[in-house]
Amino acid sequence: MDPNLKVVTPSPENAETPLAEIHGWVTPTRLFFVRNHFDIPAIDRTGWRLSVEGCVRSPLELTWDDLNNMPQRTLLATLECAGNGRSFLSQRVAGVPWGAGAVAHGEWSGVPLAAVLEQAGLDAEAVEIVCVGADRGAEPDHPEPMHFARGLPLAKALHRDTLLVLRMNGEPLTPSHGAPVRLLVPGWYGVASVKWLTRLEAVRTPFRGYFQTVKYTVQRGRGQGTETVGIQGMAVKSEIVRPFAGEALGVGRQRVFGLAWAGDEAVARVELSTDGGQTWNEAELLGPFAPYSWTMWEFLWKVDRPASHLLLSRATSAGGRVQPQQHDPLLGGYMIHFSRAIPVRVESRSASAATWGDVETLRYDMNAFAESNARLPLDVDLEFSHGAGI
Ligand SMILES: Nc1nc2c(c(=O)[nH]1)N[C@H]1C(S)=C(S)[C@@H](COP(=O)(O)O)O[C@H]1N2
Ligand SMILES: [Mo]
Repeated sequence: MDPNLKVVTPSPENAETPLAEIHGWVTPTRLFFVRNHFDIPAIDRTGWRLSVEGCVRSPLELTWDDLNNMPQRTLLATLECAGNGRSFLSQRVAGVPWGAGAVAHGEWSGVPLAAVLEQAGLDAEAVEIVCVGADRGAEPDHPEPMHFARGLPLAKALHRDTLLVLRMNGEPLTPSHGAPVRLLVPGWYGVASVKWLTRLEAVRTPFRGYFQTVKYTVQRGRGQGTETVGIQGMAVKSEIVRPFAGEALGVGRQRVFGLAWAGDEAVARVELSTDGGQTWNEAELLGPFAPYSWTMWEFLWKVDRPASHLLLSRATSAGGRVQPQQHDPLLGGYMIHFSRAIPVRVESRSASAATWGDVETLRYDMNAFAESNARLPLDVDLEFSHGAGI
């Protein structure tokens, strides 16, 4: 496993993005969190085939070269595990005890799933595409070994941004991230983005797989009771990256830096509270912001005397969804997106002069990033709150 990642469970490999080391908009692959339910399957790219079957007119067997020779599409998207932040819940819940770092932002290139489905010719009765990974194993409550598999509803499967990914951050996929080919369902929690794809099956009835009916489900109010539903789109969320919880700061000018994301929407606004949520201040969005992508933000904070503070951030999406202040118990151990308090202590020593300097450095980096990526045939609309833009 990459030594830059924060290991949560060594086997199977589950490891977090070290958020404190995030300095740019796109997460380098070596810092990109890894979420595996089973051991990483050994796959030789030349022998690998993707079968497309089920209710289609012409079943297909595609090689990596077949996919590589089709028109490629590139987009940027944040991937977050639905269990991200689970260790911060006060209620005890089962599952991998993630801190804040089961999230990262990548550049993804590949073939729209729709293009392959069109080639196979979907029957009119198809309602879902079951996407099957090569990895396999048992779970405590499912002792019978099974493949990792998920049914993707047709509307999302046919969306032009749902990709069979061959490259991540401009390089062929690594084994940890699903080589040779994975799915990317941008805007949805990571579980939908099946790695190590081997089979796509068009089906007439919704798939009732373990990873969408037993795990990765939440409760939703219905009449007097509740119903169990599979997790799909990502909630609106923000994270304070610096300072970190428990950090001692000096009086003077401090910079609070963070990230925010909102599924298939762009982030419109981030607010910051330094008094545990009683009052809120507008944070500044930095660099590009776009649908599917996280946004970097900062708040320049003047602290005039020693005291303890609770920092909270609150994001609002372009469509007006607001990050909640409490975890909804109906969500159980998933979709943990409430504003989490970051306690910091301000001491009488003065803040180091470097703190404001960082701001300019970051802006410079964002502009350099935009320029260096102007070569990309990006299919998303980027907007810039600073700099020249693409
Ligand atoms: N085949 C397969 N695909 C998978 C998984 C898996 O265990 N097996 N984990 C899923 C989950 S829960 C997440 S959050 C993402 C994580 O993608 P990453 O490891 O590239 O960050 O992959 C998804 N795809
Ligand atoms: Mo996940």
